[in-house]
Amino acid sequence: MPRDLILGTAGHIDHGKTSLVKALTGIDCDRLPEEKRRGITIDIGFATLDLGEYRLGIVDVPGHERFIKNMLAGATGIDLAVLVVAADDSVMPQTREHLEILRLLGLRHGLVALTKCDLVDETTREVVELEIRELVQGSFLEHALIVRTSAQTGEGIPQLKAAIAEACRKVEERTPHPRPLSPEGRGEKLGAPSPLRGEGEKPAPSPLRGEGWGEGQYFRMAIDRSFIVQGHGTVVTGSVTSGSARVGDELDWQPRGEKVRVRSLENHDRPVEEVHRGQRAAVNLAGVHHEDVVRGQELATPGYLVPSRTLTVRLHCLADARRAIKHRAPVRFHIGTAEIMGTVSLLDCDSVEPGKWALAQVFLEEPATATWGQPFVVRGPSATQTLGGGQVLQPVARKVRRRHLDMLERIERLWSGNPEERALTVAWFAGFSGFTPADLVRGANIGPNRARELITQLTARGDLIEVATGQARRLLLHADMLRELDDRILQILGRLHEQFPLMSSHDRQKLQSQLDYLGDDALVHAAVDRLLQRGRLAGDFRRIARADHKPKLSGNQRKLKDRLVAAYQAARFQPPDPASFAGQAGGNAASLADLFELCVAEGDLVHIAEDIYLHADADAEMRRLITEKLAHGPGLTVAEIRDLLGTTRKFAVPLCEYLDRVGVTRREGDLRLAPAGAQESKQ
Ligand SMILES: Nc1nc2c(ncn2[C@@H]2O[C@H](COP(=O)(O)OP(=O)(O)O)[C@@H](O)[C@H]2O)c(=O)[nH]1
Ligand SMILES: [Mg+2]
Repeated sequence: MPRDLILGTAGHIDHGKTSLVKALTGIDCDRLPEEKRRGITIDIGFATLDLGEYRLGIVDVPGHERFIKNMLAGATGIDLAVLVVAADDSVMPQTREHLEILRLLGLRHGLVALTKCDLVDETTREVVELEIRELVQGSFLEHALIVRTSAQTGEGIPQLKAAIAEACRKVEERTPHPRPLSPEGRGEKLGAPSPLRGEGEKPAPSPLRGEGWGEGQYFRMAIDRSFIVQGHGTVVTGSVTSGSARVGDELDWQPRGEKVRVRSLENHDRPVEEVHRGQRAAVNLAGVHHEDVVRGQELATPGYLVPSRTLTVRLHCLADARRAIKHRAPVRFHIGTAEIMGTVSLLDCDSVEPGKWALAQVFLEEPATATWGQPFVVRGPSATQTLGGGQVLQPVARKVRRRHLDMLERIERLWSGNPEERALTVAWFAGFSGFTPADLVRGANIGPNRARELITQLTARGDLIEVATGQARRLLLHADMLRELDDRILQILGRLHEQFPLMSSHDRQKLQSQLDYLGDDALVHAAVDRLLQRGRLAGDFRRIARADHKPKLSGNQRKLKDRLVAAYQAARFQPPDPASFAGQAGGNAASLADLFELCVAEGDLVHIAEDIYLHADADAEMRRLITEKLAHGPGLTVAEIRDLLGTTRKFAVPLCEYLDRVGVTRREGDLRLAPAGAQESKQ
């Protein structure tokens, strides 16, 4: 089986890229009428090259500086590049710019074609070769072959094919799991750069690396074209950067978030059942209007990509950029095949000087879909210059406060070579909302199977916690979240206990309302239940207290409470007015209210209505009396209940309403009846 790879051209306009592709493949990539008329490449074109061992999809890009955005769309997802330099023109502005872009995109393999050799003599060839060597110094093309060619005479074309095959051999087979980005290999210490750790200490950028991103089994293809095929409908094309898709598969169409079905597939103009990484693919989509599909959108395994307008990134400023990238700079953000306007927020400095990098967030006008480590390029808002680029650290981010040291340290951990550390950091950032295995795949670049394994391991170790938040609903959280929630619950209860020293416990609802918490209520319940189980809280499903809390009653208060309870017991259904105890409470109305609440909490009194309490015995007696009466007779009027209890009209109405509320009675017109469907009381 030949291996599939994607090769892209690069280089200044008119240097012979399109002619070279034609000499290699026989295919003319300039397919647009305007391209034919003007004799220049405007948009990306495609060809295929069979080298026996390798089957190459070729993306031919435009060299004109005005069409860099098209070049970027074409260069995304390529495995190797041929940098084209015309022997009669040598290194020109877009030779440099394209090379920089390929570096920013993390490309690692390729070669150089010295074209139009038929136009120059040997000395010129040698001079231009020297200039090329100087240009590629320190880049992935530093040791690449320079092949002398001519599309005119056919010189060097067989040698170029051989050189391409050689470069293909060097393209490492991408493993399902990314190679760890070891801290040593990083080439720089990702410490919080200046001004946090001293001016001038900002490390030099490493050889930019975008490799390893988007690997794994999930299918992903950034759309670079869409058109209608008569009788088939909408067809989209792109370079498959990970996974595979089959005819009949359902895919996410992002950032629209809609599901689409693969009706048929083509690779190299042939119908196929499956397309995979390294292939150019044409996907015929069912039920999609062709006008709704635009370059920049993506097709992916359902649930993998999540669109976001905010991304956290490592942002590098090009070494030979004319100026620094400033905080709040407007940019054109190029990711995948998308180009989106946005603003840069530098998290740890005010500007990134040429050749330096910083942690940043990008705020976009339209949502983008990205994955951890994915390379991107930023250009000036007027699209006349490439400013820099970098790698995505958080494809779906929340806004981070600038210069927040703790946050910066967390974000740095996302660049760790240790997948476990990245996974835990993703979990931490997910906060109380929790995360899914797909979040680890996207946000930590961990393969789907490994993500599940890792979750099991980390849960067993107690670093992650799984909480049941309802029937069949489980939430995965970083253990810190639950610890924090526990602390906050205990803290709030502590505060309540301090505020109401007489109260033995508090309503769970009250706790919930004081908890400055924006998550699932079920999570708080689960946390409270766990704290109850562990004995750190005392209470039940309704009221809770800290296990170490003792209501603080003074001797006098204790005596008052006893007197008060005794008075209510004696008064039965004609309870006293709470205010009548005010004198004995030393005129402290607040503490009297607390005392009543304490009596209710401890089960001595029952709260009937504003300022009306019954002794618990009277309450039980009342329920028994009414239930019995209703079981053996017709409905009762308020007056009859009043007489039955031997009370006055003042209490009879609130008592009846209380009985309705607790379900001992049910009101129908002027009558109180036994509750529907039950002769026995619910309470
Ligand atoms: N003499 C000569 N002319 C060439 C060669 N390759 C391309 N050209 C010419 O250079 C011009 C630009 O070529 P093209 O392939 O469109 O360049 P691109 O803009 O890099 O794609 C065209 O007029 C070609 O005919 C070559 O090897 N020798
Ligand atoms: Mg061209």
